[in-house]
Amino acid sequence: MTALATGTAVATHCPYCALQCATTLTVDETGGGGAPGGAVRVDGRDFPTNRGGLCQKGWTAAAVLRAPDRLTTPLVRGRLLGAGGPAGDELVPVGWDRALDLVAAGIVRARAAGGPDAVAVFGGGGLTNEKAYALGKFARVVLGTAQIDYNGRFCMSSAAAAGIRAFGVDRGLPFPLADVGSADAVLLVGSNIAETMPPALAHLAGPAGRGGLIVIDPRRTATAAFAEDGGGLHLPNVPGTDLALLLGLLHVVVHEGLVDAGYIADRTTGYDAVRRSVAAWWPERVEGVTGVPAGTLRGAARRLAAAAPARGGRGAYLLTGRGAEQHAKGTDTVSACIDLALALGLPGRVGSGYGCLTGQGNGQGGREHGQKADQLPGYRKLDDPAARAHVAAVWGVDPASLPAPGRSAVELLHALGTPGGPTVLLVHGSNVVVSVPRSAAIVDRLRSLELLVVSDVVPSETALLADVVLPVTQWAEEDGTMTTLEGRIVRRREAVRPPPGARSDLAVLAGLADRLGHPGVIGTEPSAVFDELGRASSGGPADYAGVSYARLDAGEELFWPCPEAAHPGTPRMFLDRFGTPDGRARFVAVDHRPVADDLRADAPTYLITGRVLQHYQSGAQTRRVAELVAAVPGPYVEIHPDLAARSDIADGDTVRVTSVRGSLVAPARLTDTVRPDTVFVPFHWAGPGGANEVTNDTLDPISRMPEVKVCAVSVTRVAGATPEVLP
Ligand SMILES: Nc1nc2c(c(=O)[nH]1)N[C@H]1C(S)=C(S)[C@@H](COP(=O)(O)OP(=O)(O)OC[C@H]3O[C@@H](n4cnc5c(=O)[nH]c(N)nc54)[C@H](O)[C@@H]3O)O[C@H]1N2
Ligand SMILES: Nc1nc2c(c(=O)[nH]1)N[C@H]1C(S)=C(S)[C@@H](COP(=O)(O)OP(=O)(O)OC[C@H]3O[C@@H](n4cnc5c(=O)[nH]c(N)nc54)[C@H](O)[C@@H]3O)O[C@H]1N2
Ligand code: SF4
Ligand SMILES: [Mo]
Repeated sequence: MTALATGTAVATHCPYCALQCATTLTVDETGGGGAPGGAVRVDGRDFPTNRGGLCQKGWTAAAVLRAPDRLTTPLVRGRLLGAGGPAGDELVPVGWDRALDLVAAGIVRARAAGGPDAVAVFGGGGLTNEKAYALGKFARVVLGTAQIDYNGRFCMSSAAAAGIRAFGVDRGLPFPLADVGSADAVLLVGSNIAETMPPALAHLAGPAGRGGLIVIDPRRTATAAFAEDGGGLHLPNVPGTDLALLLGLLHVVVHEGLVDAGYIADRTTGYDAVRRSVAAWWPERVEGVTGVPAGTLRGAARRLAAAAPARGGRGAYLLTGRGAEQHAKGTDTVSACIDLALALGLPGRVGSGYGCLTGQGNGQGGREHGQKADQLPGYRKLDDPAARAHVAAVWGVDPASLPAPGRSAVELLHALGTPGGPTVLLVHGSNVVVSVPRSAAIVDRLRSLELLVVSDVVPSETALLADVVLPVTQWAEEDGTMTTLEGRIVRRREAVRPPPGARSDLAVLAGLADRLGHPGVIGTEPSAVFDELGRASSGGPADYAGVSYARLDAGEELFWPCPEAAHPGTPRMFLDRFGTPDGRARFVAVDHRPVADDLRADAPTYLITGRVLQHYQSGAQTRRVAELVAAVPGPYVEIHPDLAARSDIADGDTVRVTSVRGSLVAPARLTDTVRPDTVFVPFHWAGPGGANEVTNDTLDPISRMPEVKVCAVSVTRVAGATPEVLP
C-alpha cells in the first residue's frame, strides 16, 4: 500500500509533539547502499495545524531512524540464559523466540507466585492509537492485571480530570486550533508554545497582533516575549500560584460585572458557590501571593472580558499548559481556569473556548483507548458496569474477568518490588528513569524487579536497566493513527523499511499473547486493530466507530466523536450541550493552596522545570540527533543575575541545585528572563544534571499527577568543579 521505493514521497506526520505537523518523507536509497539505510528527507506538508511549517526537531527527525545505536536485536542479561550461556550481567543478543520465551516464562512464574497483579505494564502517550489500545487489551485480557498506567499521568491527567468535572468529557482542544486565530484575546497559563509547538504560534498571531495575548509564566519565555511584542501582557507569577491568579481574575470579572449572565443562566450550574468563593480573592491579596501587581491583574481581566462575545468582542480563548497543570493542585488550577472561561461565556461557542494544549504526539488518543489505570477504550471507565459489558463483548470475554482500576503511574512505579507489589514490568514508550520525579527512588524500584522488559527503538536509560530489551519499529516504519491536540485523527504511514530485527509493539504483544495461551487476541495489522478499537469505543465518549483508514486515506478531516461511517466527525464540541447528564457545564468552587514542597530557610529558591525547543522529553530521541545536541548540548540552570550575585555565581559556573530528595549539578546560565526567586532547569537529560533527581513526587489528589513543575531548593556554586559533571 505504501510505496517504499526510492524517491517516492510518503505523506505522514512528525514523530514528536501533539501538534503532529504534517510531513512528507522521501527515501533516497541510491547513496545508502540499499534498503534500509538510505537517506531520508523530511519536508513540511501543508496541513491545518502546521501550514507547512516544522520546528527544528521535525526537520531533523529522520536522524533518529538512523541512530548509530539503534536497537536491532533482542537483548537479554547473560545470567538469564541459563546453563551454557554467558553467566554475566551484560546484555547479550538473542533471537526473538528466545527473548519472548524468556519473558513469557517470567510472567508465568510471577503470576504463579503473586497472582495476575504481579505483572505490571507501563505505556506511553507517544504510542499510536492501535498500540495504546493493544497494550490495554493485553493487560486486561492476556495478563488479567489491574496494574497498567502510562506517562500521560505526568502530562495530561490534571487537565483531563478538570475537563471531565466541568464538561463531562475531556478533549484537549474541543475546537480546531485554527479557530484561535480570529479571537481578540488568548490567555496562556503555563504554556511556552513558542518552544513546545513552534508552528502553532502562527495561529496566535492574530490575537497577539491585536494586543490580546496574555502569558502567565514565571519566566519571560519566547512566548511571553511574543505577547509583549504585540502589546499583550506577561504576568511573571511566583511559581505554583496560578490558582490564586485565576481566582483573582475571576474576582475582577465578577466584581466589575463583566460576567456573561445569560450564558451562565442558560448553560451552566454552580455559579453562585464560585461567585462566593472568589469574593475573598481581591487583587491586592492576589498580588501578595502571586507577585503580579493588582493593576496588571485588573487590566488582564478587563482585556479578556472585552474580547468575550457577551461584550461585543470577537472571542477569547483560555488555554492551559503544563506550567499550570503539573502541580499537586493542578486539577483545581484548571478548574479555576474553566470557571473563568464559563463566567465569561466562552466554552461551547464558535470563536471562543477553554482548551488544554496536550503534549505528546498521541497525548490525546493515548488517554482514550485503555492504557490508563481506570480506563477502557472509548474513554470509558473501568468501574462502570455498562462500559465493562460493552468492551468485554467486543473482546469476547466475561465482564467479570476484567480487573478493577489499578494504581496510578507514580504509585505503580513506587510499588514495584515491594511486598504485594508487581515483580515484573513491561515498558512500552516511556523512559521513566529520566522523566519521573525523585528518579533515584524509581531506579531503585526498577532494580528490585524479578524481570524488567523494555521495548524501545534505542537503548534509553530505562532500557539499559532492563533484563530483556526488545527492539521495536518506530513512526516512519509502520502504519497507525495518532490523535492530535485538537482531537483530530491523523494517519502515520510506513515510509521507510524497518531495520531487520526490529518488530512492531503489536507483534511483541501478539507474540507474548500466543505464548501465554491467548493466541490471536492481539492483532498485528494496524488497520484491523484500528477497526476493532472503533468497535470497542463505539457508544463511548471518545467514539471512533465511524473512522477508518479508508476515510483518512481519502483525505477526510475527522475529529472524534465520529460514531458512524456516514458521520462527519466533530471539530467543535459542546455547541449545543456539554457532555454532562443535564447538558450544562459545571462551575467547581476551588481554593488556592501553597506549593507542596515550599520555600524555607535551607531551601529559599524555587526550582521550576520544563522544556527547550531542541529536545524532546527524556531526550531518548533528540539526544541522538547531532544538530540538536550541537544546539543544546546539556542541562543548565537559568539564574537571575541578582540571585547569582547573592550566591557568588558567575555565568558558566557549575552549580548544585539541592532539594530534600536529591541534587543536580549543571552550569549556570545567567538571565534576567527568570524571576529572581526562581531557577529553571530543562528536564531532558539523565545523569548528574537530571532535573528529576530533585523534583517532587507529591501527587494531585484527583488526577494523581506529580508536582514536577515546582519545589524548594538551595542553589550553590560548586567550587573546583570537575569537568566530567559538565555536559
Ligand atoms: N521542544 C519540545 N516540545 C515539546 C515537548 C518537549 O519535550 N520538547 N514535549 C511535548 C509535551 S509531552 C508536552 S506535555 C508539551 C509541554 O508544553 P509546555 O506546557 O509549553 O511546556 P513546559 O516547558 O513543560 O512548561 C511551560 C512553561 O511552564 C512554566 N512554568 C513552570 N512552573 C510554572 C508555574 O508554576 N506556573 C506557570 N504559569 N508556569 C510555570 C515554565 O517556565 C515553562 O515555560 O510540549 C510538547 N512539545
Ligand atoms: N521535571 C519534569 N519532568 C517531567 C516533565 C516536566 O515538565 N518536568 N514533563 C512530563 C511529561 S509532560 C511527559 S509527557 C513525560 C515524558 O517522559 P517519557 O515518558 O520518558 O517520554 P519520552 O522521552 O518521549 O519516552 C518515550 C520512549 O519511547 C521510545 N519510543 C518511541 N517510539 C516508540 C514506539 O513506537 N514504541 C516503543 N515501545 N517505544 C517507543 C523512545 O525512544 C523513548 O525512549 O515526562 C514528564 N516528566
Ligand atoms: S512542532 Fe511538534 S509536531 Fe511540529 S515539527 Fe516540531 S516537534 Fe514535530
Ligand atoms: Mo507531556
